[in-house]
Amino acid sequence: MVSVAAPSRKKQAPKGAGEGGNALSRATLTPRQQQALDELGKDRLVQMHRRMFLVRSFEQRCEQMYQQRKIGGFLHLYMGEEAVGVGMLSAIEPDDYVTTSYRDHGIALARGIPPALLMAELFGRVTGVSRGKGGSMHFYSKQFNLLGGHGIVGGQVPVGLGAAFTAKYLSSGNVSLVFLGDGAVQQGTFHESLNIAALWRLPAIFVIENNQYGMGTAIDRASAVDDFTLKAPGYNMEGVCVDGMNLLDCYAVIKDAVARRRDEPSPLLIEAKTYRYRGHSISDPATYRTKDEIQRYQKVDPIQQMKGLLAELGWLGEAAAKALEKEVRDEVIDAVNFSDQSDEPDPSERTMHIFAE
Ligand SMILES: Cc1ncc(C[n+]2csc(CCOP(=O)(O)OP(=O)(O)O)c2C)c(N)n1
Ligand SMILES: [Mg+2]
Repeated sequence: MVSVAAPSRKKQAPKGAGEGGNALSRATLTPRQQQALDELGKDRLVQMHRRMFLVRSFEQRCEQMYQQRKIGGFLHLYMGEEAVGVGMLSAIEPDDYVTTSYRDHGIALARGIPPALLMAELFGRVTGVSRGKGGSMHFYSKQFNLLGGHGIVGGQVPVGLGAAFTAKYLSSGNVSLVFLGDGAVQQGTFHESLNIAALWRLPAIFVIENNQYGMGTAIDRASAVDDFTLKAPGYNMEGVCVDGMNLLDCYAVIKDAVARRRDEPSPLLIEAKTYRYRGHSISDPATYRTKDEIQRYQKVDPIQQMKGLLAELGWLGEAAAKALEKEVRDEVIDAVNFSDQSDEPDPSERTMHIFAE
């Protein structure tokens, strides 16, 4: 008889993953972080920092625009999770595929989609990235290989799997990055997709953005395990956990993984431990968690950590950081003005763009 022991319920988060983690500093960089730093260099790293700040500023402005009723419907904010999207998407190529959930603002911006096209989408304007018909949850761009923006929890996972199949079928060397929440791990689509990805050795990289909650439910009330990498061996797949508050770690984990998979495709499961600062959506005051908990994560805020490291390295001084922040805020204001001046889609478009030709 062979038996497999159940893992203990409480698993330690990796050092630095939010709770009690170390802030980035030159003296304590791990060899992997140092390697990422050397590889990226000053200009790229400042650009990545800028992009994280763009996500934050864009969403702060979204909150304001929602209050002014310029944005309606659902609005799920990504604030706090910026290092995951920006770190990981900085390590892939424009022709690789990206799929995500309704919490898609940060992923779309990290992919390089101009903020004006995204704000216009939120405003329901025809100039938006989905012609004003998708809204916050359904950003989609063929040009940027962003296959949504999906409102059904776990619905994006088989779509990303299909993209990985395409890459393998065409021998294109591309990979498919599939982002999903901790809540989506419990969905059947996740398990079916992991099985097929492993069985057919597809270049799918599944990234669980574990922000600790699915709507108002904490993961320990919804999941039998705390460590989602445990799901990987059940599908004969490699699994790795990464500090999702740390830009360098998020970049490094994808960079290594993708390089190995371009010639020899195989799937990978990544769990990024992260945190969302706001409630599930704009209408959720998030009273199910304490101020203390939020403050613990804010101490390892991804943007503040990177700002501190860049200052320490002499790569972004105080004045340059201020100028960068102003430039980004202005870019977001331009996006609002562009959206304000754009038209709504013509009613005749109602039934268009539903099926691909
Ligand atoms: C199939 C399905 N069931 C339920 C819902 C309602 N719902 C929307 S978001 C959500 C929580 C998902 O949490 P998670 O996957 O952790 O993503 P997060 O919002 O934290 O990014 C639920 C249950 C849905 N949209 N689709
Ligand atoms: Mg979640």
